[in-house]
Amino acid sequence: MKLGEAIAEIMRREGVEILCGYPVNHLIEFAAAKDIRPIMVRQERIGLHMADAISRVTSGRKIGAFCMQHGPGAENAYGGVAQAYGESVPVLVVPQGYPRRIAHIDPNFNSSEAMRHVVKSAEPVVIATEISNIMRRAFTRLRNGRGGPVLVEVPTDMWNEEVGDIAYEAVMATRYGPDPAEVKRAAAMLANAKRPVIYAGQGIHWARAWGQLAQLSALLAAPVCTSLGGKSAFNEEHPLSLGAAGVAMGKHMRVFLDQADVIIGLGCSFTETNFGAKMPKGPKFIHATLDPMHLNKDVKVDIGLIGDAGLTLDALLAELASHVKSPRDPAPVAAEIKSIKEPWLAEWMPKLTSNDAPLNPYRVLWDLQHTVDKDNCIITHDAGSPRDQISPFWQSTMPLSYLGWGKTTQLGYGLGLAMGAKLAAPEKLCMNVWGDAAIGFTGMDFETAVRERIPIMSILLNNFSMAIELKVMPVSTEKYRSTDISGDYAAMARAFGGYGERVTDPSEIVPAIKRGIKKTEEGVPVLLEFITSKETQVSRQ
Ligand SMILES: Cc1ncc(C[n+]2csc(CCOP(=O)(O)OP(=O)(O)O)c2C)c(N)n1
Ligand SMILES: [Mg+2]
Repeated sequence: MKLGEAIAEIMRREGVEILCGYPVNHLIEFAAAKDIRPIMVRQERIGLHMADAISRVTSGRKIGAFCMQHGPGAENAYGGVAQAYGESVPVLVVPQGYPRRIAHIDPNFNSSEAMRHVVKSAEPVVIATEISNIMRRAFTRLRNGRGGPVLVEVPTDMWNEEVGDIAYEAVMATRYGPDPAEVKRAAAMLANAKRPVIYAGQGIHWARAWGQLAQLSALLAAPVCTSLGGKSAFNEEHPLSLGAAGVAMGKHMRVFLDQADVIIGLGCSFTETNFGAKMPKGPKFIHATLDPMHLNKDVKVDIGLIGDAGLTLDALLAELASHVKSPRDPAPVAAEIKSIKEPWLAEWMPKLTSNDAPLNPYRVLWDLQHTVDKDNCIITHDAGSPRDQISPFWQSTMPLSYLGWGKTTQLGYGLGLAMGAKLAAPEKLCMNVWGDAAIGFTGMDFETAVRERIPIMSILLNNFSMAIELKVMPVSTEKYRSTDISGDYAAMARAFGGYGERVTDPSEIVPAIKRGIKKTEEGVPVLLEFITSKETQVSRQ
Protein backbone atom coordinates (compact mmCIF):
# COMPACT_ATOMS: atom_id res chain seq x y z
CA MET A 1 0.00 0.00 0.00
CA LYS A 2 1.20 3.51 -0.76
CA LEU A 3 1.62 6.04 2.05
CA GLY A 4 -1.26 8.19 0.79
CA GLU A 5 -3.60 5.23 0.59
CA ALA A 6 -2.59 4.15 4.09
CA ILE A 7 -3.41 7.57 5.55
CA ALA A 8 -6.81 7.57 3.84
CA GLU A 9 -7.48 4.02 5.01
CA ILE A 10 -6.59 4.93 8.60
CA MET A 11 -8.88 7.95 8.43
CA ARG A 12 -11.66 5.74 7.13
CA ARG A 13 -11.14 3.29 9.98
CA GLU A 14 -11.29 6.23 12.39
CA GLY A 15 -14.72 7.11 11.03
CA VAL A 16 -13.76 10.18 9.00
CA GLU A 17 -16.39 10.61 6.27
CA ILE A 18 -15.53 14.08 5.03
CA LEU A 19 -12.20 15.64 4.15
CA CYS A 20 -12.32 19.40 3.68
CA GLY A 21 -9.44 20.65 1.65
CA TYR A 22 -7.84 22.58 -1.11
CA PRO A 23 -5.38 21.36 -3.74
CA VAL A 24 -2.69 20.43 -4.28
CA ASN A 25 -2.71 17.76 -1.63
CA HIS A 26 -2.66 14.20 -2.88
CA LEU A 27 -4.61 13.01 0.14
CA ILE A 28 -7.73 14.35 -1.60
CA GLU A 29 -7.43 11.68 -4.31
CA PHE A 30 -6.47 8.90 -1.94
CA ALA A 31 -9.41 9.78 0.33
CA ALA A 32 -11.91 9.96 -2.52
CA ALA A 33 -10.82 6.49 -3.60
CA LYS A 34 -11.81 5.30 -0.09
CA ASP A 35 -15.23 6.98 -0.30
CA ILE A 36 -14.27 9.83 2.00
CA ARG A 37 -16.08 12.82 0.50
CA PRO A 38 -13.78 15.69 -0.34
CA ILE A 39 -15.26 19.16 0.12
CA MET A 40 -13.33 21.71 -1.89
CA VAL A 41 -13.40 25.22 -0.50
CA ARG A 42 -12.42 28.54 -2.05
CA GLN A 43 -9.79 29.27 0.55
CA GLU A 44 -8.16 27.25 3.27
CA ARG A 45 -9.49 29.03 6.36
CA ILE A 46 -13.06 28.07 5.57
CA GLY A 47 -12.14 24.40 5.24
CA LEU A 48 -10.68 24.40 8.71
CA HIS A 49 -13.74 26.13 10.09
CA MET A 50 -15.95 23.47 8.48
CA ALA A 51 -13.86 20.64 9.89
CA ASP A 52 -14.01 22.40 13.25
CA ALA A 53 -17.82 22.41 13.17
CA ILE A 54 -17.97 18.72 12.24
CA SER A 55 -16.03 17.96 15.42
CA ARG A 56 -18.06 20.40 17.52
CA VAL A 57 -21.50 19.27 16.43
CA THR A 58 -20.64 15.61 17.10
CA SER A 59 -18.81 16.34 20.38
CA GLY A 60 -15.73 14.90 18.73
CA ARG A 61 -17.36 11.56 17.87
CA LYS A 62 -16.67 12.44 14.22
CA ILE A 63 -13.34 14.16 13.82
CA GLY A 64 -13.23 16.97 11.27
CA ALA A 65 -10.31 16.76 8.86
CA PHE A 66 -8.63 19.25 6.58
CA CYS A 67 -5.74 19.12 4.12
CA MET A 68 -3.91 21.71 2.02
CA GLN A 69 -0.90 22.34 -0.13
CA HIS A 70 2.59 23.05 1.10
CA GLY A 71 3.68 26.68 0.89
CA PRO A 72 0.76 28.95 0.02
CA GLY A 73 -1.96 26.55 1.16
CA ALA A 74 -0.35 26.00 4.52
CA GLU A 75 0.47 29.68 4.92
CA ASN A 76 -3.10 30.64 4.14
CA ALA A 77 -4.49 27.99 6.49
CA TYR A 78 -2.68 29.35 9.51
CA GLY A 79 -5.62 31.46 10.67
CA GLY A 80 -8.02 28.53 10.63
CA VAL A 81 -5.64 26.35 12.60
CA ALA A 82 -5.11 29.16 15.10
CA GLN A 83 -8.85 29.62 15.51
CA ALA A 84 -9.36 25.91 16.26
CA TYR A 85 -6.49 26.12 18.73
CA GLY A 86 -7.96 29.16 20.44
CA GLU A 87 -11.26 27.35 20.71
CA SER A 88 -9.76 23.98 21.81
CA VAL A 89 -11.43 22.11 18.95
CA PRO A 90 -9.96 18.80 17.75
CA VAL A 91 -9.29 18.88 14.00
CA LEU A 92 -6.99 16.62 12.01
CA VAL A 93 -4.82 18.85 9.81
CA VAL A 94 -2.79 17.19 7.06
CA PRO A 95 -0.63 19.73 5.26
CA GLN A 96 1.37 18.58 2.34
CA GLY A 97 5.02 19.46 3.03
CA TYR A 98 7.85 20.59 0.78
CA PRO A 99 9.97 17.70 -0.49
CA ARG A 100 12.27 16.56 2.32
CA ARG A 101 15.29 17.79 0.37
CA ILE A 102 14.20 21.43 0.80
CA ALA A 103 11.74 21.22 3.72
CA HIS A 104 14.10 22.97 6.08
CA ILE A 105 15.50 25.57 3.70
CA ASP A 106 14.58 29.24 3.88
CA PRO A 107 12.04 30.61 2.97
CA ASN A 108 9.99 27.42 2.66
CA PHE A 109 7.04 27.30 5.08
CA ASN A 110 7.40 24.25 7.26
CA SER A 111 4.00 23.57 8.82
CA SER A 112 5.16 21.27 11.60
CA GLU A 113 7.52 23.97 12.78
CA ALA A 114 5.59 27.13 11.91
CA MET A 115 2.27 25.94 13.33
CA ARG A 116 3.70 24.36 16.46
CA HIS A 117 2.34 27.12 18.68
CA VAL A 118 -1.21 26.78 17.39
CA VAL A 119 -1.60 23.00 17.48
CA LYS A 120 -1.89 20.37 20.14
CA SER A 121 0.83 18.42 18.38
CA ALA A 122 2.62 18.47 15.06
CA GLU A 123 4.53 15.64 13.48
CA PRO A 124 6.04 15.38 10.03
CA VAL A 125 6.14 11.97 8.38
CA VAL A 126 9.83 11.11 8.19
CA ILE A 127 9.68 7.38 7.57
CA ALA A 128 6.66 6.20 5.57
CA THR A 129 6.37 2.82 7.26
CA GLU A 130 5.87 4.63 10.58
CA ILE A 131 2.50 5.92 9.42
CA SER A 132 0.36 3.70 11.67
CA ASN A 133 2.28 4.90 14.71
CA ILE A 134 2.06 8.52 13.62
CA MET A 135 -1.67 8.36 12.96
CA ARG A 136 -2.31 6.41 16.16
CA ARG A 137 -0.63 9.18 18.12
CA ALA A 138 -2.57 11.82 16.19
CA PHE A 139 -6.01 10.27 16.67
CA THR A 140 -5.33 9.49 20.33
CA ARG A 141 -4.59 13.17 20.91
CA LEU A 142 -7.67 14.17 18.94
CA ARG A 143 -9.94 11.92 20.98
CA ASN A 144 -8.49 12.40 24.45
CA GLY A 145 -7.96 15.34 26.76
CA ARG A 146 -8.57 18.96 25.86
CA GLY A 147 -9.15 19.42 22.14
CA GLY A 148 -7.00 21.20 19.63
CA PRO A 149 -5.77 20.78 16.08
CA VAL A 150 -3.39 17.89 15.51
CA LEU A 151 -1.11 18.16 12.53
CA VAL A 152 0.50 15.43 10.44
CA GLU A 153 2.63 16.86 7.65
CA VAL A 154 3.27 14.69 4.61
CA PRO A 155 6.27 15.70 2.47
CA THR A 156 5.13 15.77 -1.12
CA ASP A 157 7.84 13.37 -2.25
CA MET A 158 6.52 10.65 0.06
CA TRP A 159 2.90 10.01 -0.98
CA ASN A 160 3.73 7.07 -3.18
CA GLU A 161 6.25 5.39 -0.92
CA GLU A 162 5.39 1.78 -0.23
CA VAL A 163 4.33 1.02 3.36
CA GLY A 164 3.14 -2.58 2.96
CA ASP A 165 -0.04 -3.73 4.67
CA ILE A 166 -1.28 -1.80 7.66
CA ALA A 167 -2.87 -3.30 10.75
CA TYR A 168 -4.60 -0.26 12.19
CA GLU A 169 -7.51 -0.21 14.57
CA ALA A 170 -9.41 2.93 15.60
CA VAL A 171 -8.04 4.29 18.85
CA MET A 172 -9.94 4.50 22.11
CA ALA A 173 -11.35 7.61 23.67
CA THR A 174 -10.92 7.47 27.39
CA ARG A 175 -11.72 9.86 30.18
CA TYR A 176 -10.18 10.84 33.45
CA GLY A 177 -11.81 12.16 36.55
CA PRO A 178 -11.08 14.36 39.56
CA ASP A 179 -9.40 13.57 42.88
CA PRO A 180 -12.13 12.14 45.16
CA ALA A 181 -10.83 14.18 48.11
CA GLU A 182 -11.31 17.38 46.11
CA VAL A 183 -14.76 16.24 45.02
CA LYS A 184 -15.70 15.84 48.69
CA ARG A 185 -14.47 19.35 49.47
CA ALA A 186 -16.29 20.75 46.46
CA ALA A 187 -19.54 19.04 47.39
CA ALA A 188 -19.36 20.40 50.94
CA MET A 189 -18.57 23.89 49.67
CA LEU A 190 -21.45 23.76 47.21
CA ALA A 191 -23.91 22.33 49.71
CA ASN A 192 -23.08 25.09 52.19
CA ALA A 193 -23.10 27.91 49.66
CA LYS A 194 -25.79 30.52 50.10
CA ARG A 195 -25.67 31.84 46.55
CA PRO A 196 -23.91 29.30 44.33
CA VAL A 197 -23.67 29.98 40.61
CA ILE A 198 -22.78 27.40 37.97
CA TYR A 199 -20.68 28.66 35.06
CA ALA A 200 -20.64 26.08 32.27
CA GLY A 201 -18.14 26.03 29.44
CA GLN A 202 -17.83 24.05 26.25
CA GLY A 203 -16.42 21.07 28.18
CA ILE A 204 -20.06 20.20 28.88
CA HIS A 205 -20.62 19.85 25.12
CA TRP A 206 -17.53 17.70 24.57
CA ALA A 207 -18.48 15.46 27.49
CA ARG A 208 -22.16 15.48 26.52
CA ALA A 209 -22.80 16.15 30.18
CA TRP A 210 -25.94 18.21 29.62
CA GLY A 211 -28.12 15.90 31.71
CA GLN A 212 -25.81 15.95 34.73
CA LEU A 213 -25.47 19.72 34.49
CA ALA A 214 -29.25 20.07 34.65
CA GLN A 215 -29.32 17.64 37.59
CA LEU A 216 -26.76 19.62 39.55
CA SER A 217 -28.66 22.83 38.95
CA ALA A 218 -31.94 21.20 40.00
CA LEU A 219 -30.48 19.62 43.13
CA LEU A 220 -29.01 22.87 44.41
CA ALA A 221 -31.60 25.17 42.84
CA ALA A 222 -28.51 26.88 41.48
CA PRO A 223 -28.67 29.26 38.53
CA VAL A 224 -26.61 28.40 35.45
CA CYS A 225 -24.77 30.69 33.12
CA THR A 226 -22.44 29.66 30.32
CA SER A 227 -19.51 31.03 28.44
CA LEU A 228 -20.11 31.69 24.73
CA GLY A 229 -18.52 28.30 24.04
CA GLY A 230 -20.83 26.68 26.55
CA LYS A 231 -23.96 28.36 25.19
CA SER A 232 -26.80 25.83 24.75
CA ALA A 233 -25.30 23.48 27.38
CA PHE A 234 -28.27 24.47 29.56
CA ASN A 235 -31.77 25.27 28.34
CA GLU A 236 -31.81 29.07 28.34
CA GLU A 237 -35.59 29.13 28.61
CA HIS A 238 -35.28 27.36 31.97
CA PRO A 239 -36.21 29.60 34.93
CA LEU A 240 -32.75 28.99 36.45
CA SER A 241 -30.87 30.07 33.33
CA LEU A 242 -28.81 33.24 33.46
CA GLY A 243 -27.94 33.06 29.75
CA ALA A 244 -24.54 33.16 28.12
CA ALA A 245 -21.65 35.49 28.74
CA GLY A 246 -20.03 37.45 25.96
CA VAL A 247 -19.29 41.08 25.30
CA ALA A 248 -23.00 41.38 25.95
CA MET A 249 -25.12 39.58 28.50
CA GLY A 250 -28.27 39.89 30.50
CA LYS A 251 -28.29 41.99 33.64
CA HIS A 252 -29.38 38.98 35.71
CA MET A 253 -26.13 37.16 34.92
CA ARG A 254 -24.02 40.08 36.12
CA VAL A 255 -26.00 40.44 39.34
CA PHE A 256 -25.86 36.74 40.14
CA LEU A 257 -22.14 36.42 39.40
CA ASP A 258 -21.34 39.47 41.50
CA GLN A 259 -23.46 38.33 44.43
CA ALA A 260 -22.35 34.68 44.36
CA ASP A 261 -20.47 33.26 47.32
CA VAL A 262 -19.36 30.19 45.35
CA ILE A 263 -18.90 29.95 41.57
CA ILE A 264 -18.30 26.55 40.10
CA GLY A 265 -16.85 26.56 36.60
CA LEU A 266 -17.57 23.31 34.79
CA GLY A 267 -15.73 22.42 31.60
CA CYS A 268 -14.41 25.94 31.22
CA SER A 269 -11.01 27.60 31.19
CA PHE A 270 -11.99 30.81 32.99
CA THR A 271 -9.87 32.57 30.38
CA GLU A 272 -9.80 36.33 30.77
CA THR A 273 -11.29 37.75 27.59
CA ASN A 274 -13.34 40.66 26.31
CA PHE A 275 -15.69 38.02 24.92
CA GLY A 276 -16.72 36.52 28.22
CA ALA A 277 -17.88 37.44 31.70
CA LYS A 278 -15.50 39.21 33.99
CA MET A 279 -15.28 37.06 37.10
CA PRO A 280 -15.81 38.85 40.42
CA LYS A 281 -13.07 38.86 43.06
CA GLY A 282 -15.21 38.00 46.08
CA PRO A 283 -16.52 34.43 45.67
CA LYS A 284 -14.82 31.12 46.23
CA PHE A 285 -14.07 29.32 42.99
CA ILE A 286 -14.37 25.65 42.23
CA HIS A 287 -12.81 24.99 38.86
CA ALA A 288 -13.55 21.78 36.96
CA THR A 289 -11.53 21.52 33.77
CA LEU A 290 -9.89 18.89 31.60
CA ASP A 291 -6.63 20.76 31.54
CA PRO A 292 -4.61 21.40 34.72
CA MET A 293 -2.90 24.25 32.82
CA HIS A 294 -6.18 26.17 33.24
CA LEU A 295 -6.05 26.10 37.03
CA ASN A 296 -5.10 29.42 38.62
CA LYS A 297 -4.44 30.83 35.14
CA ASP A 298 -6.72 33.88 35.11
CA VAL A 299 -8.87 33.13 38.15
CA LYS A 300 -7.56 32.15 41.56
CA VAL A 301 -9.27 28.90 42.50
CA ASP A 302 -9.98 27.31 45.84
CA ILE A 303 -10.74 23.81 44.62
CA GLY A 304 -9.55 22.25 41.36
CA LEU A 305 -11.30 19.30 39.80
CA ILE A 306 -9.32 17.90 36.89
CA GLY A 307 -11.13 15.76 34.41
CA ASP A 308 -13.96 15.12 32.04
CA ALA A 309 -16.99 17.27 32.85
CA GLY A 310 -19.28 14.23 32.83
CA LEU A 311 -17.16 12.21 35.24
CA THR A 312 -16.73 15.27 37.44
CA LEU A 313 -20.46 15.90 37.55
CA ASP A 314 -21.20 12.23 38.23
CA ALA A 315 -18.78 12.27 41.15
CA LEU A 316 -20.11 15.57 42.49
CA LEU A 317 -23.72 14.43 42.26
CA ALA A 318 -22.91 11.18 44.09
CA GLU A 319 -21.11 13.08 46.82
CA LEU A 320 -23.80 15.73 47.11
CA ALA A 321 -26.47 13.10 47.69
CA SER A 322 -25.37 12.84 51.33
CA HIS A 323 -25.52 16.62 51.78
CA VAL A 324 -28.69 17.50 49.92
CA LYS A 325 -31.37 14.84 50.31
CA SER A 326 -33.89 16.20 47.84
CA PRO A 327 -33.82 18.95 45.26
CA ARG A 328 -34.06 22.39 46.77
CA ASP A 329 -36.98 24.63 45.93
CA PRO A 330 -36.03 26.60 42.81
CA ALA A 331 -38.90 29.08 43.18
CA PRO A 332 -37.14 31.82 45.18
CA VAL A 333 -34.07 31.87 42.90
CA ALA A 334 -36.23 31.68 39.79
CA ALA A 335 -38.32 34.59 41.05
CA GLU A 336 -35.22 36.65 41.75
CA ILE A 337 -33.84 35.94 38.27
CA LYS A 338 -37.14 36.93 36.75
CA SER A 339 -37.28 40.13 38.77
CA ILE A 340 -34.00 41.27 37.19
CA LYS A 341 -34.37 39.70 33.76
CA GLU A 342 -37.83 41.04 32.95
CA PRO A 343 -37.07 44.73 33.41
CA TRP A 344 -33.77 44.27 31.54
CA LEU A 345 -35.59 42.65 28.64
CA ALA A 346 -38.29 45.32 28.76
CA GLU A 347 -35.58 47.96 28.32
CA TRP A 348 -34.49 46.22 25.13
CA MET A 349 -37.97 45.55 23.80
CA PRO A 350 -38.17 48.76 21.74
CA LYS A 351 -35.14 47.61 19.75
CA LEU A 352 -36.18 43.95 19.65
CA THR A 353 -39.54 44.89 18.19
CA SER A 354 -38.56 48.08 16.35
CA ASN A 355 -40.48 48.96 13.19
CA ASP A 356 -37.70 51.15 11.87
CA ALA A 357 -36.26 51.04 8.40
CA PRO A 358 -33.33 50.63 7.91
CA LEU A 359 -34.09 47.64 10.07
CA ASN A 360 -32.91 47.35 13.61
CA PRO A 361 -30.61 44.31 13.76
CA TYR A 362 -32.08 43.35 17.14
CA ARG A 363 -35.51 43.15 15.52
CA VAL A 364 -34.23 40.92 12.71
CA LEU A 365 -32.70 38.48 15.19
CA TRP A 366 -35.72 38.58 17.49
CA ASP A 367 -37.99 37.70 14.57
CA LEU A 368 -35.58 35.00 13.43
CA GLN A 369 -35.67 33.43 16.88
CA HIS A 370 -39.44 33.39 16.84
CA THR A 371 -39.75 32.03 13.30
CA VAL A 372 -37.34 29.10 13.15
CA ASP A 373 -37.83 25.77 14.91
CA LYS A 374 -35.26 26.48 17.60
CA ASP A 375 -35.07 22.89 18.81
CA ASN A 376 -33.99 21.76 15.37
CA CYS A 377 -31.52 24.36 14.32
CA ILE A 378 -27.87 25.15 14.73
CA ILE A 379 -26.98 28.80 14.75
CA THR A 380 -23.71 30.63 15.15
CA HIS A 381 -22.69 34.25 15.31
CA ASP A 382 -19.66 35.99 13.84
CA ALA A 383 -17.27 38.58 15.19
CA GLY A 384 -18.55 42.15 15.32
CA SER A 385 -21.82 43.59 16.54
CA PRO A 386 -23.94 40.67 15.25
CA ARG A 387 -22.44 38.50 18.00
CA ASP A 388 -23.34 40.99 20.69
CA GLN A 389 -26.78 41.51 19.19
CA ILE A 390 -27.66 37.82 19.21
CA SER A 391 -25.89 36.19 22.14
CA PRO A 392 -27.80 37.71 25.09
CA PHE A 393 -31.23 37.50 23.47
CA TRP A 394 -31.17 34.19 21.63
CA GLN A 395 -32.34 31.62 24.15
CA SER A 396 -31.03 28.28 22.97
CA THR A 397 -33.07 25.31 24.03
CA MET A 398 -31.20 22.21 22.81
CA PRO A 399 -27.59 21.15 23.35
CA LEU A 400 -25.33 22.30 20.52
CA SER A 401 -28.12 24.24 18.83
CA TYR A 402 -25.88 27.28 19.22
CA LEU A 403 -22.18 27.21 18.37
CA GLY A 404 -20.70 29.99 20.47
CA TRP A 405 -17.10 31.07 20.21
CA GLY A 406 -14.75 33.89 20.89
CA LYS A 407 -11.45 33.13 22.56
CA THR A 408 -10.12 34.48 19.31
CA THR A 409 -12.63 36.15 17.04
CA GLN A 410 -11.80 35.89 13.36
CA LEU A 411 -14.27 37.72 11.16
CA GLY A 412 -15.77 35.21 8.75
CA TYR A 413 -15.60 32.12 11.00
CA GLY A 414 -19.37 31.72 11.16
CA LEU A 415 -19.96 30.70 7.54
CA GLY A 416 -17.62 27.72 7.74
CA LEU A 417 -19.13 26.69 11.07
CA ALA A 418 -22.64 26.74 9.61
CA MET A 419 -21.52 24.72 6.58
CA GLY A 420 -19.66 22.16 8.70
CA ALA A 421 -22.66 21.92 11.01
CA LYS A 422 -24.94 21.24 8.04
CA LEU A 423 -22.64 18.49 6.82
CA ALA A 424 -22.66 16.89 10.27
CA ALA A 425 -26.38 17.42 10.91
CA PRO A 426 -28.12 17.62 7.50
CA GLU A 427 -31.59 17.40 9.06
CA LYS A 428 -31.13 20.68 10.94
CA LEU A 429 -31.56 24.26 9.79
CA CYS A 430 -28.00 25.60 10.01
CA MET A 431 -27.46 29.35 10.13
CA ASN A 432 -24.75 31.91 10.57
CA VAL A 433 -25.38 35.50 11.52
CA TRP A 434 -22.78 37.96 10.32
CA GLY A 435 -22.08 41.53 9.37
CA ASP A 436 -20.90 43.07 6.12
CA ALA A 437 -17.29 43.22 7.34
CA ALA A 438 -17.39 39.53 8.21
CA ILE A 439 -18.69 38.53 4.79
CA GLY A 440 -15.74 40.36 3.28
CA PHE A 441 -13.46 37.67 4.68
CA THR A 442 -15.14 34.47 3.61
CA GLY A 443 -18.15 35.46 1.49
CA MET A 444 -16.70 33.87 -1.62
CA ASP A 445 -17.20 30.51 0.05
CA PHE A 446 -20.95 30.93 -0.23
CA GLU A 447 -20.19 29.52 -3.66
CA THR A 448 -18.82 26.44 -1.90
CA ALA A 449 -22.18 25.99 -0.19
CA VAL A 450 -23.86 26.06 -3.60
CA ARG A 451 -21.35 23.85 -5.43
CA GLU A 452 -21.03 21.29 -2.63
CA ARG A 453 -24.79 21.25 -2.00
CA ILE A 454 -24.72 22.48 1.61
CA PRO A 455 -28.05 24.31 2.05
CA ILE A 456 -27.38 26.64 4.95
CA MET A 457 -29.26 29.85 5.68
CA SER A 458 -26.94 32.79 6.07
CA ILE A 459 -28.27 35.87 7.85
CA LEU A 460 -26.39 38.97 6.83
CA LEU A 461 -26.87 42.21 8.75
CA ASN A 462 -25.69 44.78 6.25
CA ASN A 463 -25.25 48.25 7.70
CA PHE A 464 -22.68 49.33 5.08
CA SER A 465 -20.28 49.84 7.93
CA MET A 466 -17.98 48.38 10.51
CA ALA A 467 -20.36 49.73 13.11
CA ILE A 468 -18.49 48.24 16.03
CA GLU A 469 -15.49 50.37 15.03
CA LEU A 470 -17.38 53.67 14.79
CA LYS A 471 -16.50 54.68 18.35
CA VAL A 472 -12.92 53.48 17.88
CA MET A 473 -12.33 55.35 14.60
CA PRO A 474 -14.20 58.68 14.81
CA VAL A 475 -11.54 60.82 13.10
CA SER A 476 -10.80 58.45 10.23
CA THR A 477 -14.53 57.97 9.75
CA GLU A 478 -15.22 61.69 9.70
CA LYS A 479 -12.26 62.60 7.47
CA TYR A 480 -11.88 59.54 5.24
CA ARG A 481 -15.01 57.40 5.75
CA SER A 482 -12.67 54.60 6.88
CA THR A 483 -15.41 52.51 8.49
CA ASP A 484 -17.68 52.53 5.42
CA ILE A 485 -18.08 49.38 3.36
CA SER A 486 -20.35 48.51 0.49
CA GLY A 487 -21.77 45.60 -1.39
CA ASP A 488 -24.89 43.93 -2.77
CA TYR A 489 -24.59 40.53 -1.15
CA ALA A 490 -28.00 39.16 -2.08
CA ALA A 491 -26.97 39.69 -5.70
CA MET A 492 -23.69 37.96 -4.94
CA ALA A 493 -25.54 34.95 -3.54
CA ARG A 494 -27.70 34.77 -6.66
CA ALA A 495 -24.65 35.14 -8.88
CA PHE A 496 -23.23 32.05 -7.19
CA GLY A 497 -26.42 30.09 -7.87
CA GLY A 498 -27.89 30.37 -4.38
CA TYR A 499 -31.03 32.09 -3.15
CA GLY A 500 -30.37 35.71 -2.28
CA GLU A 501 -32.89 38.22 -1.03
CA ARG A 502 -32.47 41.74 0.22
CA VAL A 503 -34.88 42.78 2.94
CA THR A 504 -35.51 46.42 3.77
CA ASP A 505 -39.05 46.48 5.15
CA PRO A 506 -39.75 45.26 8.71
CA SER A 507 -42.95 43.56 7.60
CA GLU A 508 -40.91 41.42 5.18
CA ILE A 509 -38.52 40.02 7.82
CA VAL A 510 -40.61 37.01 8.79
CA PRO A 511 -41.88 36.19 5.27
CA ALA A 512 -38.31 36.35 3.97
CA ILE A 513 -37.10 34.01 6.70
CA LYS A 514 -39.88 31.59 5.82
CA ARG A 515 -38.99 31.75 2.13
CA GLY A 516 -35.38 31.15 3.08
CA ILE A 517 -36.17 28.11 5.20
CA LYS A 518 -38.23 26.66 2.34
CA LYS A 519 -35.35 27.13 -0.08
CA THR A 520 -32.94 25.34 2.25
CA GLU A 521 -35.42 22.47 2.42
CA GLU A 522 -35.27 22.36 -1.37
CA GLY A 523 -31.50 22.05 -1.08
CA VAL A 524 -30.60 25.61 -2.01
CA PRO A 525 -28.23 27.66 0.16
CA VAL A 526 -29.77 30.96 1.19
CA LEU A 527 -28.40 34.37 1.94
CA LEU A 528 -30.85 36.83 3.46
CA GLU A 529 -29.41 40.30 3.42
CA PHE A 530 -31.11 42.57 5.92
CA ILE A 531 -30.35 46.25 5.47
CA THR A 532 -29.88 47.49 9.00
CA SER A 533 -29.06 50.64 10.91
CA LYS A 534 -25.58 51.26 12.31
CA GLU A 535 -26.69 50.05 15.71
CA THR A 536 -24.00 50.39 18.35
CA GLN A 537 -25.85 49.85 21.60
CA VAL A 538 -24.83 46.65 23.33
CA SER A 539 -26.05 45.00 26.51
CA ARG A 540 -22.71 45.29 28.29
CA GLN A 541 -22.90 44.61 32.00
C1 LIG B 1 -9.81 38.74 11.04
C2 LIG B 1 -10.27 39.86 11.89
N1 LIG B 1 -9.78 41.11 11.72
C3 LIG B 1 -10.23 42.12 12.50
C4 LIG B 1 -11.16 41.93 13.47
C5 LIG B 1 -11.64 43.11 14.34
N2 LIG B 1 -13.05 43.40 14.13
C6 LIG B 1 -14.01 42.83 14.89
S1 LIG B 1 -15.53 43.26 14.43
C7 LIG B 1 -14.97 44.25 13.18
C8 LIG B 1 -15.93 44.98 12.27
C9 LIG B 1 -17.26 44.30 12.20
O1 LIG B 1 -18.09 44.86 11.22
P1 LIG B 1 -19.37 44.08 10.71
O2 LIG B 1 -19.07 42.65 10.51
O3 LIG B 1 -19.91 44.80 9.52
O4 LIG B 1 -20.37 44.19 11.94
P2 LIG B 1 -21.07 45.53 12.48
O5 LIG B 1 -20.32 45.89 13.72
O6 LIG B 1 -21.00 46.58 11.43
O7 LIG B 1 -22.48 45.13 12.75
C10 LIG B 1 -13.58 44.24 13.16
C11 LIG B 1 -12.77 45.01 12.21
C12 LIG B 1 -11.60 40.59 13.64
N3 LIG B 1 -12.48 40.26 14.59
N4 LIG B 1 -11.18 39.60 12.84
MG1 LIG C 1 -21.42 46.12 9.40
